[in-house]
Amino acid sequence: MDFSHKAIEKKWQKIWKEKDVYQTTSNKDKKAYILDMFPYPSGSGLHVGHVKGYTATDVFSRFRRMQGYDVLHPIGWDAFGLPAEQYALSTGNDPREFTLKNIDTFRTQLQTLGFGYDFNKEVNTAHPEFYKTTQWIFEQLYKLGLAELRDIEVNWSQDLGTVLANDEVEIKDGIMVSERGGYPVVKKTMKQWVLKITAYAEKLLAGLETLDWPQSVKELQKNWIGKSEGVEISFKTQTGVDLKVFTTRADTIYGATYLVLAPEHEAVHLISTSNQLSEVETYIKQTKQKSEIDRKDDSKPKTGVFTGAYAINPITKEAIPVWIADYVLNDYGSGAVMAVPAHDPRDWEFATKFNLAIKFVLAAKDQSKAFVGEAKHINSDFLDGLDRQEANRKILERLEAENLGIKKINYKLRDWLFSRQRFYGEPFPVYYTNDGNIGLIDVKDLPVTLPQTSYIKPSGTGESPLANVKEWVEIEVNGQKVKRETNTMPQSAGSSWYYLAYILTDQPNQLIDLESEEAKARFNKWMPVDLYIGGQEHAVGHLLYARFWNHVLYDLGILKTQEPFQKLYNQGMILGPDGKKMSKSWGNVINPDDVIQSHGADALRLYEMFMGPLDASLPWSYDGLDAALKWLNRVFRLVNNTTFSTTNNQELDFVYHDVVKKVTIMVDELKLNTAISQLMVLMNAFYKYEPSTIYQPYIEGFVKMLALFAPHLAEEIWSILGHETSLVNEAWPIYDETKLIASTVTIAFQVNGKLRGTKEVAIGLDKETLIKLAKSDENVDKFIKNKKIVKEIVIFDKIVNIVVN
Ligand code: ANZ
Repeated sequence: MDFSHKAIEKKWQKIWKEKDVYQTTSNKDKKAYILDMFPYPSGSGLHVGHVKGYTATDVFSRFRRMQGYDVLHPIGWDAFGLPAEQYALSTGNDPREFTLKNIDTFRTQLQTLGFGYDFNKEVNTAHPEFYKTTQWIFEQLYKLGLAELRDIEVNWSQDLGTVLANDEVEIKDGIMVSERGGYPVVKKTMKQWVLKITAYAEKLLAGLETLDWPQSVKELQKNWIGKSEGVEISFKTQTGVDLKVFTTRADTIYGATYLVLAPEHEAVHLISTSNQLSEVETYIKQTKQKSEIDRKDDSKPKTGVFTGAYAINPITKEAIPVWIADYVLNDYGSGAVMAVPAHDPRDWEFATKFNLAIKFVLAAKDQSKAFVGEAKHINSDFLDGLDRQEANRKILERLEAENLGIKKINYKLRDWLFSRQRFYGEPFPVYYTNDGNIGLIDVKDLPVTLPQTSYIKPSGTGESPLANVKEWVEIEVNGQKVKRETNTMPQSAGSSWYYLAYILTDQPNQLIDLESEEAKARFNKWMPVDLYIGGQEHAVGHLLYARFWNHVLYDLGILKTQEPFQKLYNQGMILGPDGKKMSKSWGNVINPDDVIQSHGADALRLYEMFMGPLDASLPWSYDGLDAALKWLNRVFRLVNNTTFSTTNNQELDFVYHDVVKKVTIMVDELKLNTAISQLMVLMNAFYKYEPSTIYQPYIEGFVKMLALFAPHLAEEIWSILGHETSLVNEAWPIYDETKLIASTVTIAFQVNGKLRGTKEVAIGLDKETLIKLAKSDENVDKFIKNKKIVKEIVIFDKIVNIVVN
């Protein structure tokens, strides 16, 4: 008889909920904080891709719980965001109601999958009780000088009335347009909030070394931070304007034949000569149409304009022309470079196009292109004959001695643009006085909640939709009329600290104060996160922002751990049966609800964990899903209507203890597919025996291990075996090393020291028996036949060597 997954799953989900079995305990000496990247509660519900990562953390949480850890395994909602706002815009509904409805759907789905989340700790980033603390953290950042208003070049779409992120903009026919709708986009300078993550660049780099993260993600973060050590050198124009360039190759200064400034560089107008000015102006305008990605793209032809000015190379004293070109970015280094076309491919391309001088200062054999390798210096006066390191040391010494240059470290990392002209995000706890001063809303008046309004369209002026809500914007502080900030925070604000919010809650969205003593004690107990599972797509954005905030909270003395996520694991994707990424447009999306209906949550979970290594991206297979259900039925049949033995006949000792040991190690290392294989091995072993002779504790050990993957069926079997309470908090099975000594060995049969055969035999056979076995081997017999046996050497449990002549 097959088991009824529908009835069993419903029954146990109800019991778990009523008994609150997944409630976080906090009384043991070991803890495990096991975290999922929380979902954005979209209108389309949970995806089988979510199920993979969430099942893996569920398996691991159940494992740690049975091992006697206090386990924190929460879930919540990354609830602010553009889709809800756009839905609201197009339907006239409130994004809040829409989001809450989606959350209910998501929560139900998670429950039907049998996930052991502690729902008491649920949080929602868009809940005022949550974003009260988001605002509080912003206030701390502001007080620390880590948040400031800055004039920023943003992508502005007049037609959409909003600023767009770089990835919402594309280039069509050479101009920037919005990805949605294809409306023209221009660069525009606007006052925006930025968070100075760059101030933490060094700490964020150093912290990476301490983390158990995939090497690929560490590399991505390292490159994103992009530390570059070089020299800032002063070049003076003939009219006396100081132009500072940043270079990592100060040693090539004898080959610097021109300078290039970013078109936006503040000195451009100052130095451009009158007859070059109009060309310069036109070029600057063209640059405004270009995205940063475009400008960094080395496959695009180089463009640029001569300013008419010359600068003096401070070492060679030569006058060299000053150009502007968009391949030099204004916000990196000093926005100006000394061009060394002989040894930099971009400069080479530029110099050949515009007929500028090229001077080799490294001894390159091939002078038909830029030489970027290592070679001795030439044409470089006192640097001649030196290698790169020595030359760099010497030139820096001289530049510093003559006050012409200083050592400089630059980072590719940009400060974090923190303003959005959107309705559905956290309001800033900020106001402006009439004379333009910035004030923070008093902490006791937090949260600053979003107003109830149906008017959430972009204002069209570049201001946030909130600017339309006069009664919300205009307030009084200390008797003075002031105006609130109307931008909102980006979606990544809430996700930068949500993992701390779980620790602060005992009931959904009821957070204790983050700066309270109780909060500190709780953080000390639970932080850092011991295992964080999520997709690789968050490698830089979210994971860098959250690390930044965690470092700041550490510096504020609120946290005792600098780094929030000790171990990170990226689960692979589940592709469609066609091997393509699941997407509505391919029509290859599998809905977990359908699978739960047809095969049950346990089969779905088991299948997803068994399909291959957790970090591999693999296609969905219904055959695999069928096989998972079939195996669960095989398990059920063995135990249903069976009475097992209360005495151990020891027949299964080895395989049982071997499997327990392997599963324990494999789950610990997240090798979940091979752990399941081991459970299958054990099941096959059980099936070799008359069920009534199988030792019941071995069946129970098996059921506990099964519970990680198929918790509903495991509970059902547990109760069939006569237990009255849930197995969620049962102790993990232990293995006995003494049972793991193999009972057989493989003996090598040799003739004159050459291997002629092998045989698996019982351990501890005596000399005579071993020799007899060797001689009865057909192949051995061939080599000793009609020969005189001189000697018979036996190494017990290993080798029998027969010497003949
Ligand atoms: C002279 C030179 C000679 C350079 C040479 C390279 C090779 P990192 O920091 O590793 O990316 N550079 C500096 N500021 C720039 C800017 N704002 N936009 C575009 N390019 C810029 O590399 C620093 C090098 O990139 C600097 O060293 C500079 O070119 C260029 F054989 O200076 B170099």
